[in-house]
Amino acid sequence: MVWGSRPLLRKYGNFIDDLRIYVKGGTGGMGYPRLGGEGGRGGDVWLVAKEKITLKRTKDRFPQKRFVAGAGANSSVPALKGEKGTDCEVDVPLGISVTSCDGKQIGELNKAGERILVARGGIGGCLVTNFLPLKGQIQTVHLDLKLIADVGLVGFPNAGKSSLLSKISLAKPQIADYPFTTLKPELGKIMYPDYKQVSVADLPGLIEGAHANKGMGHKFLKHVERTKQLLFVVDISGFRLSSKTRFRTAFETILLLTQELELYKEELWTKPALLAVNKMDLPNAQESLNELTKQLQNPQDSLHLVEKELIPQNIINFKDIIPVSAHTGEGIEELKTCIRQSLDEEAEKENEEYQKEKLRILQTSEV
Ligand SMILES: Nc1nc2c(ncn2[C@@H]2O[C@H](COP(=O)(O)OP(=O)(O)OP(=O)(O)O)[C@@H](O)[C@H]2O)c(=O)[nH]1
Ligand SMILES: [Mg+2]
Repeated sequence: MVWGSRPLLRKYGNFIDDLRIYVKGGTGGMGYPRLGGEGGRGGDVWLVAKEKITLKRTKDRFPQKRFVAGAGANSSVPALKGEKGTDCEVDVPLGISVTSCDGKQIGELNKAGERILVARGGIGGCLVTNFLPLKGQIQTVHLDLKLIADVGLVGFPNAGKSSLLSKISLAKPQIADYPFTTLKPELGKIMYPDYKQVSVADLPGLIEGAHANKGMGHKFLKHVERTKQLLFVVDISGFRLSSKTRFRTAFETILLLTQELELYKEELWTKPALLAVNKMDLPNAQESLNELTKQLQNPQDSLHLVEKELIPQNIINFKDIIPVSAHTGEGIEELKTCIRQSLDEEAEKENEEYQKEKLRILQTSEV
């Protein structure tokens, strides 16, 4: 299908995944030279990770994006040691990495309750400062949100990523027959009968040249950096963005997706990956699937048939290939099972490695 008039000009949505804020530690309190009294220390500014918070909320509540901690109390006769200024706590969502304005990494906040000190308060006036207070630390910090999910959906626009998410989870993402329906990452949760929950991030579709900022997928690739696994979703009937672009087969879309991941960051394509081949209800889907399976099993036999520019440096070895139809429900249960199995297997592997490492440390410390 060719996509002529695309409502691409819709608003980008109200999702924010980065924010710059100004932080200032409180000034210290005045000392009391005559009595040797020390002023209180200025308050500190902390970033605190909280669940169910968005960067958008932080921005809306503090449009000035300035966070200043309280000043320390002056030393006085009734209180020679001045009290510390009040700390300022900035609530931020989980998955934030914090960098200074010159690009230095300050830290990461991935679990609820984790906190990072971003501006220390100045010390109060005392003997060494000649009883004069010091100013608090001032800086502009950059908050960069990367979603934390177990599985990240990767696919071309219109492959049916959102449709699949709505089938496997309780999420209700927007679904439509034009590309770039999904404009911002969305999280869904798959619930398993044993109450285990798996989070899945639905991302805007990638297109050829995404790494060079084509389309909007690239901006969102950072969100798959922290997912444990990838779920590629391809349309078995292939993809064509517009009458001006080439038609790509399902196999070609997989090559292109791999290439986009490689070009964005090497590590991305090495994540464990599953492949959901969607729209199996379409006519001739079975023949196309047979062909695709052959191509994926022996990619070297098929690569000479595709344009050179499409060939990635590495061919992803999918842990499972699951034919599905978000429309008829075919393969949906199997897909859920495969996602679960794959995550459990990787967790098991990690655990084994952790145990081995622990044993190794024990053995070397005994020597
Ligand atoms: N025939 C058929 N159509 C499907 C199937 N799954 C999704 N579609 C249709 O494909 C179109 C795109 O579906 P979406 O779920 O919005 O696709 P997406 O990958 O999220 O697209 P973007 O958000 O634009 O990247 C919609 O018209 C869906 O109804 C399927 O299994 N079979
Ligand atoms: Mg979508």
